[in-house]
Order: sequence, then C-alpha cells, then structure tokens
Amino acid sequence: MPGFPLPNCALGVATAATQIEGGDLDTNWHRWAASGGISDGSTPARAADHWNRVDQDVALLADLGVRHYRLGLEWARLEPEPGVFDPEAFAHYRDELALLREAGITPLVTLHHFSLPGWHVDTGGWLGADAVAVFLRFVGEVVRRLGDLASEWITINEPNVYATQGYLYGVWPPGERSYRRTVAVLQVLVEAHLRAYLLIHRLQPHATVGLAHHLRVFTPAQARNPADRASTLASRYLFQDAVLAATSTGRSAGPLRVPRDLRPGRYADVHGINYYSRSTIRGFDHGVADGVEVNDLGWEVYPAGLVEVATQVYRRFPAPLWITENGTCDNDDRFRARYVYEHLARIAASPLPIERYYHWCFTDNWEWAEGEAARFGLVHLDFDTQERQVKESGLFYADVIAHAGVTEEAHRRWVAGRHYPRNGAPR
Ligand code: IFM
Repeated sequence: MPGFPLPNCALGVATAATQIEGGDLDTNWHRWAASGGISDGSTPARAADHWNRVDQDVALLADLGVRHYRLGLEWARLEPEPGVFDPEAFAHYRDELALLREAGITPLVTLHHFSLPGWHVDTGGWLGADAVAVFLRFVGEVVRRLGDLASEWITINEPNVYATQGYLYGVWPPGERSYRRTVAVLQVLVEAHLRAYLLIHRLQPHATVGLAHHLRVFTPAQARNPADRASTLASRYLFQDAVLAATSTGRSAGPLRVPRDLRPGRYADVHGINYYSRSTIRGFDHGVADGVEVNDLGWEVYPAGLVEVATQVYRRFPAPLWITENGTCDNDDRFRARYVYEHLARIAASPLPIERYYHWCFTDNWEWAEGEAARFGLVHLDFDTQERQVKESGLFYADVIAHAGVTEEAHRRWVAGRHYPRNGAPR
C-alpha cells in the first residue's frame, strides 16, 4: 500500500518541557544530571532553548502545517517554592498558548512529565506524605490560570516508565531499586490521576482529560516455553495492564489499590497511548530478538504493535484513542520517514477510533538519561548554535499533514528504499 488516505486521524507533534525548554532550574533531572546520571554528561540546561525561542518554534510548527501540539509545563518554573506560584512563568505559558491558538494549533497540555521541583524531591517526591494534595494544588492553579487557553489535558505521562526507571532499575532519579517502592509510587500516581481528572472536570466541565500510557507489546522468546509465557503475561500485567485498568475505571487492580472514597467510574475521556516498540521475554529477561529491525537505541521496530496495543485498550475500556507519542531514535534521519509511514499505515487500516497521532518529537531534544545523544526530532537541532533545520522526515510529515494521507509521490520520495538497522548486525 504505497499511498493511503488518513482522513480521520489528526496529526500533531509532541514535546515535554524539560526536554526542550532549557534553563538552569532546580528539578529532579537537573540534580540527577549534576550527579553524573546522564550517559553523555549533558544537562537539561540548554536542551532546545525553547523557553527563549517560543515565537520561532510556533512559526515552525505552523510552517509544517501542524494543527495539534502536545506540550508540557515545567512545574518548577510555575511553583518555584511550595505553594508560591510565579506570575511571570504563568504569563509566559499564557503567551505561548495564545500564540499557538492564533496559529490555529490546538494545545494538549501535559501536567506532569517526569520532572519534579527540587523542593518536592526534598519532601520525598511522589512518595512524600502529601504528594497527591501537592499535585492537586498545582493542577488546580494551572487550570484556573490557563484554562481559558487550553481544555485538553494529559494528567501524567507514562507513570509505569517513571516508576520502573526511577524505583526499580535505578537508572533515573531517584535511583532506587525496590519492587515495593515501585508499586507504592505507581499507586500514588494512579490516585493522583484519578483525583486530577475529577478536579479538572470540576473546574472546567468541558475539558478533555486523559493519561499518556506507555504501552509495549510483550512477546515470549519461545512461544511454547511455559516460563517465557508466564513471564510475558506477568510483565504485561504489572507494567501496563494494571495501571491502565486502575486509571481508567477508578477500581483497584492487582497490587494497585485505589482509595475507598474514590468511586468507580470513568476516568479517561480519551486514552493517550505512547507506543514505540516490542519486548521479547526470556525468563526474567526483557530483550530484543536477534535479527529484527531496530532503531539507533536498539529498540525493535514493530509497527503492527501500535494497533495491537490500541485494540487491547479499546476492547477493555472503549473511549477515543489518541496516540500521544510515537517516533524513533534515528540519529541521521535514515529511516524515520519509513517508521512514521509504517505506523500511520496501520492506523489507516484500523477500524479503531484513533482520532489523533502526535509524533515524538517535534525537534531533537534532551532524551533523559541519554541526554543529547539520542535524536527523535522531525527537526534537526544543533545544540551548540540552536539552529533548527527541518529533516527529510519532517518534510515527509508536513506533506502527510497537507494531504491528509500519504501520496504515491511522497512514498516514492521519502519512504521507498529506506532501511532499518538489524539487531546484532554491524552498523
Ligand atoms: O523522550 C521520551 C518521552 O519523554 C516519553 N516517552 C518516550 C520518549 C522517547 O524515549
């Protein structure tokens, strides 16, 4: 299917505050970088300097024809001390949201995307005594002060990734390795989402509210091996199904208990899905099968998985589906256009109500523990000069937006003949 129409799925791009804004702030990530936690030694202090280049970046979004933009708010800027809100930081985000709207771009605002103010870390972060109340204070302030300019909200980005990277594998802040604390933090994030969902709707009844779930495909290394199969099911349940169930319904799920005062009901107007890859499970080991196509971080490229996970979500909890992230690390932009093409083709062929697709990422960005070394952008960023240059994949994406689908010509020009690396093969 070289060309195909995509009339029912609006295309956008996504970012997160800490990954693009830059700034010498006090957050869990600035502290983690200062303590040597980033593989290339970079810090989020420069990133894409978006804080100082909002006008330029909004103009670039408009040039690409983007109509939907997912952005994050940096909590540490808005609430630099507990309970003290910074009017200038709010004014800055108000200007950005107004600019987006003037350009015909609808903002989707993420309230928490992995980044916490330093004062929050000092009181225990998400495991601190009042973590949910503290989050709700922030959410309430944001919706009251920005709600006339935005009505689409993601409460929390990828709670399962935040919890496992930070509390189970210890590779992200706060660097812990404890199953008990991983479950504890997930449970707090579930409660935070549920209460934020209710609060936002109380303040803004017409709001659209969801959570951005990181969903993977899990597959046993050997389909007939009982240990691989059991481990696959357990991994999928613990990593994503339990969180999805609890945050969508307000009911306890497995180890995740929902407080009694929260009534079961609907807690997702849309399901945000961040989809990237598939994990192959061998016993307790999560890996990538030999010889499969991979990206520059070694993640398997498995486009069918996008609709596989979307189907699992929709069957259990029917609601509109928004792909809040999909993209790939391709440092030289050799195969990104093909990656986008193959994932969009699955959406086009699917009967599911996949209403939105946000490409991750707009520009190259600061990729957490990988720092500046992993490039996900449609727009190339020179971190030294801050020069932006639309990549071939960005031209392709703009063309898909303009035509509400992939034309034969676009396929021939940007997709045909592009190849992924193979796992285990020399690069
Ligand atoms: O960069 C991240 C993003 O912050 C959350 N989802 C996955 C992306 C790529 O790793």
